[in-house]
Amino acid sequence: MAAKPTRPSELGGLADPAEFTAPIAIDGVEPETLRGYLRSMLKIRIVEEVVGELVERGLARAPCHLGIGQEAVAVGVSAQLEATDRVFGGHRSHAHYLALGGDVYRLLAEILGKEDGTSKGMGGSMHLLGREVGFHGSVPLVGATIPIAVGAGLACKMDGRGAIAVSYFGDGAAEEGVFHESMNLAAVLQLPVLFVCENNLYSSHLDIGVRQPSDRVARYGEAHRISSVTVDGNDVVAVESAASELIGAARRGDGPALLEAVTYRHRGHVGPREDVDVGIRRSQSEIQAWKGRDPIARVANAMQGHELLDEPALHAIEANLREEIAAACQRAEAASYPADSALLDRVFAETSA
Ligand SMILES: Cc1ncc(C[n+]2csc(CCOP(=O)(O)OP(=O)(O)O)c2C)c(N)n1
Repeated sequence: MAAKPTRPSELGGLADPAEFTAPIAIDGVEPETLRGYLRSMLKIRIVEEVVGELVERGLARAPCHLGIGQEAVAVGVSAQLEATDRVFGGHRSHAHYLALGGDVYRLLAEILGKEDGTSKGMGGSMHLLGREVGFHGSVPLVGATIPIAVGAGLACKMDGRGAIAVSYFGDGAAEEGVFHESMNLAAVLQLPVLFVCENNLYSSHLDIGVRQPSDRVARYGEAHRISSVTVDGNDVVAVESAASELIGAARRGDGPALLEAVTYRHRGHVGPREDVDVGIRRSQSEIQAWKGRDPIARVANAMQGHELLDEPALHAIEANLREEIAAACQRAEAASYPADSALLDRVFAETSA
């Protein structure tokens, strides 16, 4: 087994789980906005815990990549998006769909392969779709939706209505050639595309330090002459404020931008386990240290510090969500599978001439 890399971090404290653990700065943010962030992040967390249980119970048979710990990125970015924007994800996209207002029942039904799922049960966890909320699709091929988002950005520009395209991807996808071609084209054509890299420091089981000469992905945006910002991806307010600036500029016609959000997933690459025993070991102590930078606890602690929330209120929000999500899950478990005869439907799309 290879050793952990010793190269110095160019992300500074953002890559050090012992730093940035204090409650986040919330001065000037409306209490209602903060409650919305907290509720949305908790919803995503609980849904993904439920997905993990469905895998353990043998009911979810599609591979499920959980992003527990990364909730602040999708919630912070989505706070600046409209349903007319066009958002694309990858293999770890439950949060991207839910943060836009995607339906919990339809997500769980999809993961269980049911007819009521977002892709009529044909795709599972990695093929989500929610055009009604602006989510135009996710696929598991790493990097595959990045150029599609650029095409959507071109459509947004030609439409001229101020909509933008968003492409979520991981630090591993930044090693794909298509990422660089996409950034190049978006920069040359000045397309309204926000590239959002969730740099969780791992690709499958490999630490970024052994895969890239620097752990800072924003440098690629700079190379393509794209406005690029690196933020604490476990601080929902910091993510939202960076997204606000970059998205505002893209809507005004200033071209593409890259937002690098440094974060960490508590679970392993795929499935509910923590992966402390594969590849370059993610040690139990590393995982515990990152849990100290939990995006949900940090916003809840900040709100408690400003007397905007107390323990009973927090428990009530959580209990309501658990009840709502458990009911959606029961309904999804009881829902019907698509008919066998539907297997080849939707393989080709009829287009109008
Ligand atoms: C083109 C391609 N190569 C390899 C894989 C196998 N694979 C699936 S996810 C993954 C890691 C991707 O890491 P990253 O982009 O950092 O996203 P993360 O899993 O950390 O969210 C790999 C290598 C794939 N699905 N597609």
